[in-house]
Amino acid sequence: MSLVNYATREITCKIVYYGPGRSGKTTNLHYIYGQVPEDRKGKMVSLATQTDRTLFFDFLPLDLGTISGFTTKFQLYTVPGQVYYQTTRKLVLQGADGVVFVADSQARQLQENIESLQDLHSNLAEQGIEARSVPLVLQYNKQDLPRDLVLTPAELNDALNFRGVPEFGADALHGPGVFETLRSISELVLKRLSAPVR
Ligand SMILES: Nc1nc2c(ncn2[C@@H]2O[C@H](COP(=O)(O)OP(=O)(O)O)[C@@H](O)[C@H]2O)c(=O)[nH]1
Ligand SMILES: [Mg+2]
Repeated sequence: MSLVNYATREITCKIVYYGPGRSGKTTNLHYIYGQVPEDRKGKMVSLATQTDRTLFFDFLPLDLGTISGFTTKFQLYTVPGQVYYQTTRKLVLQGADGVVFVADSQARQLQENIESLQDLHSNLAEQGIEARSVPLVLQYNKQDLPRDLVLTPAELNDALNFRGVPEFGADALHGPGVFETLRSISELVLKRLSAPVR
């Protein structure tokens, strides 16, 4: 749920990067963190479990400028994709204003992408949210890998993008597509904020 604070004239929106394990969600946040000037970002927090390097979630606060006199702050979160982190995933998803679904473009990961997208929809439904009403963009990450290993954005669209939402090919390790994705979801979220209450 976006927070509007009239006293401090701040709007805070929550964006969740969702997707299967190792699709590149944390890598997106690292890249963004590395590019945003100091005065526009807070501390990036990564919570890891004690036993392995798997992250519980990452958190990155961003200041995206001023709209109608309000400072807009975005909080980016990632969820852990592994099946056994279902509870954490649900918690992190709560109150999301927008979702970036980071798919792993590798052909052998297609089933994982499909299952994770279904998992997203059922977790939203469980929270009483009509999935179609939540701003969503798809990112087809790892497009830098050799052609014989990855599906093309067109192929991934056929398999995953049944809502016809904005989609971006990306290479989160090196940057292409990362800010295009962030800009698109930010615009969708802000557009929804300024739309009349339904
Ligand atoms: N080649 C390539 N590797 C990537 C890309 N994005 C992430 N990776 C690698 O994929 C692995 C998992 O990335 P990570 O961001 O931890 O995945 P997460 O589980 O979704 O947070 C790491 O080894 C990353 O370096 C990409 O665009 N291209
Ligand atoms: Mg991660």
